[in-house]
Amino acid sequence: MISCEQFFNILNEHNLTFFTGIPDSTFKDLMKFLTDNQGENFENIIACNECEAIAIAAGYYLATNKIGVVYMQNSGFGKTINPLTSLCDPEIYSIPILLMIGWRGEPNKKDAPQHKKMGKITLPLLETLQIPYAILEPNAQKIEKEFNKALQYFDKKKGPFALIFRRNFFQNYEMKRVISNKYSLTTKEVIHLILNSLSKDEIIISNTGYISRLLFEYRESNEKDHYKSFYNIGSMGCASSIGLGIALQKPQKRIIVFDGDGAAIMQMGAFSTIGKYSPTNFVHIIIDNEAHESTGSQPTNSSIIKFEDLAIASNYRWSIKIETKEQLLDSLDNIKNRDGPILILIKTKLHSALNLKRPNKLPKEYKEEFMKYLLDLS
Ligand SMILES: Cc1ncc(C[n+]2csc(CCOP(=O)(O)OP(=O)(O)O)c2C)c(N)n1
Repeated sequence: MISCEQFFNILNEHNLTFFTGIPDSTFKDLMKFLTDNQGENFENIIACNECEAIAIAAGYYLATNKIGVVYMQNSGFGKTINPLTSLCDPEIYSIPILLMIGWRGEPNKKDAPQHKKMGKITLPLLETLQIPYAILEPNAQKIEKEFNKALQYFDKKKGPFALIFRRNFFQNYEMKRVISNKYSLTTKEVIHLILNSLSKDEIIISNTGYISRLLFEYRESNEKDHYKSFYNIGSMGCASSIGLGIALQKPQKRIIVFDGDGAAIMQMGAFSTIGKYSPTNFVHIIIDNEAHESTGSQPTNSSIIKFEDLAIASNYRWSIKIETKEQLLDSLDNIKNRDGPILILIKTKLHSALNLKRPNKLPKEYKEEFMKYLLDLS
């Protein structure tokens, strides 16, 4: 392993001082280091999705003739294919960018099932895209060598170059400042309060990361009625669209989406489709801790967004912002007789829930049970 500071210094020495991306737990400690040292001769923009991050780094290059660094999980690498091929590629605008890709689902290593496919195809995909890459080892001299290769490539070809990071690359970094917000409800409490006050009959689509894991734990320790949930453990940002697709086909059933703020921001355009098609049975709940808590609590843009206004502007029928348990219970009572689309924005505190269980069957098995339940509904 290498210290975040040592790695950062290598970047700095090569004049790589502009960072943008979406967090991955592979970069959790590096992100903590960047947050602690923000303002010290470098910039770090946490983007709304990886596609945007590539475009921001391209804009940075156009304005400065300097190379931007874009960090991402390999799941998000999938989102970058369009700007990499149609914007940055040496055959198109030829824009050099240093990609830092966290390699989840590396073949023959234990990881969550949603990473399996992308883990297998990450390197072949880079090869197909004709993006040169190096799998980095956490050793300063070797890193230096790979950096030099990347810089030579930037000089010669002016296109993207990728560095691949295995898990446990960076040493643990203890933050000097504590990341927190002013809210008091926890995500776990919110999920329990909602499930305890519903009719037990609603279908729930849940966001990737801790939200699905907390919902899974709730169901596992109560009725074990997992078939009423679609645990969207991959495809970050897609829970509300999966919910829309179901809600339009099953108008007699209430569909509830448990979204995260990072995920809702990642696919913010979904608000407009939900508003346009306006299913009355659709309830969108955003559990908003103003952070990507599942990957180490890096801030999202949500502290400056009024999701409750965004929903109304997108043609939702009703929305409310919640900060306390009493407000939440009132609103759950209130929505019983209201038509959707409804947005409930619940502000929660950062409360890293450690050692959460994960859905323990194959995704396909949960899907089969979920579909059977949906298809059997009258
Ligand atoms: C496309 C994509 N990019 C990045 C990730 C890595 N990732 C997994 S969970 C997560 C954070 C989700 O944040 P939020 O939706 O706010 O939920 P929270 O973790 O705070 O519950 C991220 C960035 C991912 N799974 N997919």
